[in-house]
Amino acid sequence: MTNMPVKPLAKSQPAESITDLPPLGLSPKDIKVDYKRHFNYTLGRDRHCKSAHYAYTSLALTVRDRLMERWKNTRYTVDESRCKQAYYLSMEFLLGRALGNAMLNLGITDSVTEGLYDLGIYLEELIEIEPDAGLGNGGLGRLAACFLDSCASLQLPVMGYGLRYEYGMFRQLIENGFQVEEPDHWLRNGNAWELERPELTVRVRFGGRTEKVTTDGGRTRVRWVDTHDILAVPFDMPVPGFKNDTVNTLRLWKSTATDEFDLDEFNEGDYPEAVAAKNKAEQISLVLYPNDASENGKELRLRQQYFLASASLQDVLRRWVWTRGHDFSQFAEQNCFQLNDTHPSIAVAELMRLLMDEHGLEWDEAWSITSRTMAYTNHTLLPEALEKWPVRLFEQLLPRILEIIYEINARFLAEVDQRWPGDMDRLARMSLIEEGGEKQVRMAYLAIVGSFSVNGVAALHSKLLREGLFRDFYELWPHKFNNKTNGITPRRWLAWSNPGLSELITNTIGEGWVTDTTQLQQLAPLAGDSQFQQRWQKIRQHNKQRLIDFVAEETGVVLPSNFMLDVQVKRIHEYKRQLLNALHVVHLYDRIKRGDIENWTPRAVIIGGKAAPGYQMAKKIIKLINNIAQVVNSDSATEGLLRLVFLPNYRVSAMEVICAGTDLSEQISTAGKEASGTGNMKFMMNGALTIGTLDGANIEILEEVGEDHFFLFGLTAEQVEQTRQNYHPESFIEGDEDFRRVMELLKNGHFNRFEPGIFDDVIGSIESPFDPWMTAADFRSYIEAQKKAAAMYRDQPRWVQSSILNTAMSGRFSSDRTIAEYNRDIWKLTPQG
Ligand code: 26Q
Repeated sequence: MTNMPVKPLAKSQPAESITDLPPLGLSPKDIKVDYKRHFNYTLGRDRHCKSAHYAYTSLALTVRDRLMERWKNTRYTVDESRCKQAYYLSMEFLLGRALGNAMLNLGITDSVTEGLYDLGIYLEELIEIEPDAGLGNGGLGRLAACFLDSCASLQLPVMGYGLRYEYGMFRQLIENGFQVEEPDHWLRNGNAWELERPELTVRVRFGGRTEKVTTDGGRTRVRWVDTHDILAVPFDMPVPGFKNDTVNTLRLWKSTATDEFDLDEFNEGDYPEAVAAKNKAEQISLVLYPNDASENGKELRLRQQYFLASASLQDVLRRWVWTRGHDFSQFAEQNCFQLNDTHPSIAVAELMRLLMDEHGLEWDEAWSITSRTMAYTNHTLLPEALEKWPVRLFEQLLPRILEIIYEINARFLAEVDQRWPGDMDRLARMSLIEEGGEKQVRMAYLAIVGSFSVNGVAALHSKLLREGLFRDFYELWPHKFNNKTNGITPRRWLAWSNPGLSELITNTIGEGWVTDTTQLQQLAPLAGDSQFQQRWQKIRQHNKQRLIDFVAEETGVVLPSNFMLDVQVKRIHEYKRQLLNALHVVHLYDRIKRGDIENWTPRAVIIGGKAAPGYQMAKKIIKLINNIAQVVNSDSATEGLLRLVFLPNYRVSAMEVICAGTDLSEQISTAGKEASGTGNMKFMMNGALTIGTLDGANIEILEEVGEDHFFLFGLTAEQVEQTRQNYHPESFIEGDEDFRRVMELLKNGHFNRFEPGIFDDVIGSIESPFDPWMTAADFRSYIEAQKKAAAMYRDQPRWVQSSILNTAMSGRFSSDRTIAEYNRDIWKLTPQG
């Protein structure tokens, strides 16, 4: 069917198996020998080659070799056991760097360090050569990466499916305070971590039309014809578990043109058209979409989504037929697809199509399989962020899929009508098709109807989904709804990013915490121990210096080492309220200028994050932060007291340095808007204290660590909705002298002397009675919480005690716990030891 590029070899009976090899050694000497072999033979370099790139690649290949044998063995184990498998379908996998993680999980970091040292090479230098795999926007993409790590570490048979974007998340530069985007061509220098599998290419169809045909047996079938097909070529990435010899697979699809596609056009004598067609095919996996409302409804995005869903489902079904034949009666018992938000939710309709049109099943059987196989995770509470696609686009691009969605909807609405006879409002509310104006397909509803499980990502988020966004569906199917509070992998986010603290922890309570983070609780009794506090503080101070050096390299701003490091890093979005943070900095600046500096805690406020290229307000907020930084940092009055820096190009590898060196973690979203947050967990695990609202997973963090070790402020989600009814920001401003002065500085152009008016819209948003994020309402309580943080910081033993307790109580936020819950409640897989 597809053009398999691999022709089998004609072979006689072999005397010996080609795959029978002794395992590769892990000693420094073994590593050194292989490193040299790759440098000299695989890469063909000589002693004149001083390029760090080749040194990095030699090491990457050396480490990869050691994954390879474990990777194959994991595959054999799963194939042979015929166990149930799960598939994590996601448009994003924000992996970051692979080398350090692979070494850590193989347990060879020391061996490699030693082997390279003999060759006069520093491991830390090579680590820095690797570009981040930035195949994601933020939390949702990084969560997928943490989940893969936990699945492998728990030896669960889970495969990731995604897209192999040629261009990942854009690189952010700051020019004159403005964000400038640069393309991220991360594959330019090759990618040692991927394995192309052309023999597993599949065909994905677009366009065309459908026709009804009657088969010999007299049954009606639908054929999807005159399609324009595109090939999906898989590239596999190894996902090593922590010291357990398991290596799972992340399969990323690259789009390419079919040969006959070229040929059709070519035969008509139009060579340039043929090449252009090839281009269009290759566009599909070209670039990651930024998380941006202005990108909604773009045809290419829908093509990407269908391409991922179709290629991945075909891949799974092909393996099923290879190993089990055409009997699908056990398919739902043996397979589960976890949908990472609605982005891959078209898989519901695509699985129906494949089962019916390609494998001959009837509707009822196909539906029974599909709706027992799909599970959907929601990641947002913002109604405007719920995905919808114009029906018109479906008609053009995926006519067969639209027919199936209509049929799903008809049967679903009949069920709703059974339960609530004659309730027309409810039917209109719940329909998969939104009427009125341009007809649209509601993807979240398709995902809910087609899934046996629907989950939110923190307790509050799941509750608000049940009560708000998905209320009607909860009433109909309460049993589908559940919560899975997010988590982060302690391997990357403590063991790797914070070797100093990791060593202290391991020396104190043993190594078990790396795979069982509840053991971190054993640190709690030491929180008040002054000797332990001193050791803790010394390591944290060292980590702070690493962060200070990093900030100096990236921005040129040198922060004094006695400053409190107060950090907010995350995507720039109004609901996350970087603006509130900026208001606090202006307030501190104002205090300094007024001479109100008694008992001052010197602090550096570090803000980092990318704004979606089309999100004008977010970009304006970046500019404002940079302008405030310029004024604050160049005023001699702030010397030794206050600094503000905007840290450009926030990314996974930056967070590895940032989370270890941060004192105060800013988690200040408007309550009820941040589904979970995961950066909050990384900071906590590394011993930062949180200043935050009762939002997302902050609530659960507060529950674990207790009010004495968390700076809580702001309205609750409920109060936010109450206050919204009649919200008057000017009363908060006018009634608060500090706030009034801050607004005055902003309005009189203190931070935009030569750029008149540029911040008018930002300032206007704070003063608007319709400000959805209600920044003004939380100003005072935020300032008070910051004061408490500053006061506690001056009492270092007290602060360090809280720091230790934060790490000690962070165990719940391991993605191992999250994945164990997904497995217990949804996937029900057997670990493959
Ligand atoms: C939408 C339309 C067109 C193109 C792209 C998109 C798009 C892309 C990415 C929409 C959303 C995203 C990503 C969302 C995201 O990262 N959400 C975060 O998920 C985390 C993991 O669950 C949560 O912790 C965060 O609270 C949530 O904001």
